[in-house]
Amino acid sequence: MALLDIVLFPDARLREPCDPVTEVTDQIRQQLRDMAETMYDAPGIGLAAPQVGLRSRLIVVDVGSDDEPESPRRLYQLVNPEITASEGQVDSEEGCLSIPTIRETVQRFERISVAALDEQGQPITIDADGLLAICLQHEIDHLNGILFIDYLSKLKQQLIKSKLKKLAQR
Ligand code: K1U
Ligand code: ZN
Repeated sequence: MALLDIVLFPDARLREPCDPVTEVTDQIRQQLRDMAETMYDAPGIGLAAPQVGLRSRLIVVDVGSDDEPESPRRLYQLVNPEITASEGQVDSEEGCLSIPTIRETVQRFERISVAALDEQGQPITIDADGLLAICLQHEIDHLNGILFIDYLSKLKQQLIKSKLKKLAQR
């Protein structure tokens, strides 16, 4: 297992659309395990391949919470995830491991269905709502080079860029 370096905004690798995986090999399974380890270490509730410099359509998600012992931890390691259905709209306050210190509210679908392959290469369908639905949308966006701040006004995006620039100069 290995901890991977997290790519930070405005790195151009976060803007590259990722390539579909043609076969779920041992190498892909290792990449998924390393991504999960990196997500738990951060800590985060999701992570997408471009955030660790990989160009394949891979995400990991675990929205289980230590604060809520009732909530079971479930790690999803997904290959080629796609939203196949969506319903409703919700406001979602989000952060991103690639854009530290920034939290903003964006609009997301309330409920989604996602089709993907699991780490064994088996087809899986996830019907999600709540935080799982939001996190899946955030991670699938990463695979298409989309960041949550893209949904904000141009003015807000400018303010975020200058805040991050100042932080980087410190
Ligand atoms: O993809 C990422 O950058 C990970 C990101 C996912 C996400 C967060 C919030 C809404 C949608 C998607 C994070 O995990 S940021 C860290 C975070 O939210 C968190 C960390 C520890 C405990 C609980 C939440
Ligand atoms: Zn993110």
